[in-house]
Amino acid sequence: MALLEILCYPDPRLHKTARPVQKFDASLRSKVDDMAQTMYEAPGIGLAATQVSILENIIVIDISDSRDELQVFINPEIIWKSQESKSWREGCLSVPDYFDEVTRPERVKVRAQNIQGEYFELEAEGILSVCIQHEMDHLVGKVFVEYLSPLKRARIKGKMKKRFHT
Ligand code: K1U
Ligand code: ZN
Repeated sequence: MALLEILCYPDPRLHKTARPVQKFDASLRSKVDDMAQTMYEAPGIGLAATQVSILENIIVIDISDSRDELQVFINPEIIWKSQESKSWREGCLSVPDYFDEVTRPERVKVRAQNIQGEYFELEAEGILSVCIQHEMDHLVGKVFVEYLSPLKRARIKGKMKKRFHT
């Protein structure tokens, strides 16, 4: 297993779109293992492949307190969203030390494949729903700060550039 470099906003590579996973082989298992290790080490409750420069539709999530309930979503699709929305204070490993409120559908139903390529469906609410939506945004090149006002976004961009790109 290996620790991967997490890209930091506003790195342009965070805005690339991931492509579908087609082969469910040892190379995929190795990527998932590395992503899980990177998420646990960070520490985070989720990680999307684009954050670690892997342009494939892979997400890992662990929202458990015990940190031993890894959930892997390959090629995830949201097949249903609730009408009701909810605001959560979100964080992002690609925007370290910044948290802000984002409003999203309260519940979602996701269809995805597991590491063996088998399809499954899951209805999520609470932090799992938020995390799935946040990670799926990463897979299409969207970072949560894009939900904030242009002024907030500009401030965050300035601070991050100073911290990581000077
Ligand atoms: O995608 C990411 O950058 C991971 C992100 C996921 C997330 C957190 C909160 C709301 C929405 C999405 C994080 O894990 S940020 C770190 C974090 O929230 C956390 C870390 C350790 C323990 C508990 C939370
Ligand atoms: Zn994130």
